[in-house]
Amino acid sequence: MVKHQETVAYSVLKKVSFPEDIRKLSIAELNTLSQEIRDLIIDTVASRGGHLASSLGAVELTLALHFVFNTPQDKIIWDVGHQSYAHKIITGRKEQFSSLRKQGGISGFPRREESIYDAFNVGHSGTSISAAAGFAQAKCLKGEKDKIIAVIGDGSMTTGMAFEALNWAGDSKKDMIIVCNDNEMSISPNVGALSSYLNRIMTGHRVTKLKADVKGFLKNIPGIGEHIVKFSQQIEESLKTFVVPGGLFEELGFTYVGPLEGHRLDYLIKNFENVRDLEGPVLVHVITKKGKGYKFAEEKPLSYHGIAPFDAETGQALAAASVFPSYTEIFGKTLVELAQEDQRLVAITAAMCEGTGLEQFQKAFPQRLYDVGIAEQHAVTFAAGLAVEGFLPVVAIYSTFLQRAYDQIIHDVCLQNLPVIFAIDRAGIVGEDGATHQGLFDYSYLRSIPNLIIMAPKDENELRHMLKTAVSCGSPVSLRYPRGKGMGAKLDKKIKTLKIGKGEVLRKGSDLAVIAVGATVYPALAAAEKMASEKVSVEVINARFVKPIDSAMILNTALSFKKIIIVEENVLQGGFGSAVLEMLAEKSVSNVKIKRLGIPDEFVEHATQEQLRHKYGIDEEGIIRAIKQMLK
Ligand SMILES: Cc1ncc(C[n+]2csc(CCOP(=O)(O)OP(=O)(O)O)c2C)c(N)n1
Repeated sequence: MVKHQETVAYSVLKKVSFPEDIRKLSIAELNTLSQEIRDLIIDTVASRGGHLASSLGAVELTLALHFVFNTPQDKIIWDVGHQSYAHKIITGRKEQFSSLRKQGGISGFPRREESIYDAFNVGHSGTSISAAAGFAQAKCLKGEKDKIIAVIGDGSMTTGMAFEALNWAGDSKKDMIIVCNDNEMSISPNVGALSSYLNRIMTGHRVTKLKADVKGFLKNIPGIGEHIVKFSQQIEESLKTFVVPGGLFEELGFTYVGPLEGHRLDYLIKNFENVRDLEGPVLVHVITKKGKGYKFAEEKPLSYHGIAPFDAETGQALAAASVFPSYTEIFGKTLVELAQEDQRLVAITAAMCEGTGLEQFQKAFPQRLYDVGIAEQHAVTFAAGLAVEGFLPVVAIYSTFLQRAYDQIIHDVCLQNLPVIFAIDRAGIVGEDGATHQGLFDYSYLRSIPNLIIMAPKDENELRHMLKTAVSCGSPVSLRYPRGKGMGAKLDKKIKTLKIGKGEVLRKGSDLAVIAVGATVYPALAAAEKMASEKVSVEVINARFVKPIDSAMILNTALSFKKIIIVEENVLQGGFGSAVLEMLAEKSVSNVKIKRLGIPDEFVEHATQEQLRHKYGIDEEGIIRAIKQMLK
C-alpha cells in the first residue's frame, strides 16, 4: 500500500539514479525497486495529478528494458509517453520528479530536450513504430548496431500509423524490437478486431497453461490417470489450431515472442536477453495490468488513467468537484437532448468516450455511438460515409487529436459539403499535459477550408445553442470549446439556433473595442468592467463565428472606434485576428489601430491553464494591460 514519501526509506531507489545503477542489482533488489518506484509515482501523482494507471502498469517492463539494453546508446521509444514515469525516475530525474507537469518542471511525456534517455518526443498515440523504423533505417545507413525498441500499448496499436509502420517494418527486415504492452485497455476497454486478436492470443496462452496443469494433475491419479491423459491428448491436437500465438505478426514478417507475463522481472529479463540477440523485426507481446500495485487504479483503471490530485490513502479526489459543470458535460447532455428529437444524430469517438462527454449518449443510444479506437482519420471519413447516407454525425474529439485527420476533413467532409459536426473539446490552452496536447491550432488549420463553419461559444449556455445551430445548418461545422468548467452561465430552457456568421455586442463603449471569441469573451468583459472604474469606456464584442466572420459588425466597429483589440485562445498565425485583418485589408480599411492577443509563434509548454493564459496575456489582466497600452 502507499506510504508517504517522508516515511519511505526507498532502500534501493536511493542507490539508483541511472540505468547503470540498476544493472548491478539482483532480482530481489529489482523487485523492491519496483515497489519503491510505484510508491514514488503514486505519491507524486497524488499531489501533482498526471497519468497514473499506465505508468504503474509499466514499471517492471521499464526496469527490464533498461536492465537488458544498453540505454541511452540503445534507444527506447515510448508510444504516447504517458507510461514513462518509471523511465524518468531511473534516468536521472528522480530528484526533479516532484516537479512533474509543473511550470518549469519536468514534462509528463518524454522530451529529447529533457534527457538523453528520451529518444523521441511523444504525446499522440501510434508514432513509436514509425519513429523506430526511421531510427532502424538510420542505424543501417550509418552501419551502427545499437538496438531500437518501440514500446506501444495495445490501444495505440489500433492507430492507422501503427498499421502503416508494421507494414513497412515487417517488409524492410530491419533490426528493431516492438514491445506491445497489452493491458486490454486503451483509456476505456480497447476496441476493434486487433484487440480481439491479442485477446485470443492471451486466452490461448491461458488455455495452454491450464492444459499443462490439468495434465500434471491427471497423471498423478493412480490407475486411470494415464488413460484420461491419452484421450485428452487427442482433443488437445484439435485445440492447437485454436490459436497460433502471434501468427498474424509472423505473417507480417516479425518474429513473435510471447505472450510474456509483464510483472515478473526474472522472466522479462531472461526473455529480453534472448530477444536482444535476434535479427530482423521482432514483436514482443507483454501482458500487464493497468494500475498494477495500487488497488484503486487496478479496480478503476479508467478513472486513474489521467487524474487530478487525490488522497493516496483513500484514492479520493482532493479538490471539491466544481460547482459549475464542465463544457464537456454540457456538450454531452445537450447532445442527448438533441438526439432525442432527431433520429439522424449519431456520435463518434476515437477512444475518448468519457473524455469527450459521450457516456450519457452511449447509455441513452448505444446503437448510435461508435467508438472506433484511436483512429481519428477513420473517425472522420466514417462520419462522412454516415452523412452521405443521411445521418448527422457528431465527431467528438480533442483539438490536438483532430490534427491527425486534416486531409479527411478536407477531402472527405468539406469537399463534399457534408453535414459532419466536429465537437472540438480541449480547444485552446489545456495546461499540464503540455506542448503535445495544447489545442491551439484549430482555428488556423480549419479556417482555410471551404464550406466549413467555425464557431466558439463564450459560455456553456451558448455552447448549447451552437450545438443546435450546428445540427440544423446542414454544413460541416467546427464547434470548439475549452477544457474545464463552464462559466456558471444560466442555461436557457429552450435551445435555439443562432444566426450563422453573426456576432453580438455584449457591452457598449466609446474609447476602444475588444473583439473576443470563445473562452476569451468573459475575461474581456471583466477587463472592460475594471476599465470602467477608471473611466475608460470599452465596447466588448462576442464574435461567436470565426468563419464566416461577422464582416458587417467588425467593419462598423473598425470605422467607429479606430482602436481595436482582438483576443483569441489560438495561435495568432492564421487565427481569428488574422481573419479580421484579412477582411479589413480586403475592404481597404487602413486607418484603424489593431492589437491582436493570442499565442505567438511558439509551442506552449506545460503549466496550469491560468499560468499560461497569464503568460500569454489573454487573461483579464493581459487584456487590461493591452487596453492601457493602446490608449496611452
Ligand atoms: C492520436 C491520439 N489520440 C488519442 C489520444 C488519447 N490517448 C492517450 S492514451 C490513450 C490510450 C492508449 O492506450 P494504450 O496504448 O493501450 O496505452 P495504456 O494507457 O493502456 O498503457 C489515448 C486514447 C492520444 N494520445 N493520441
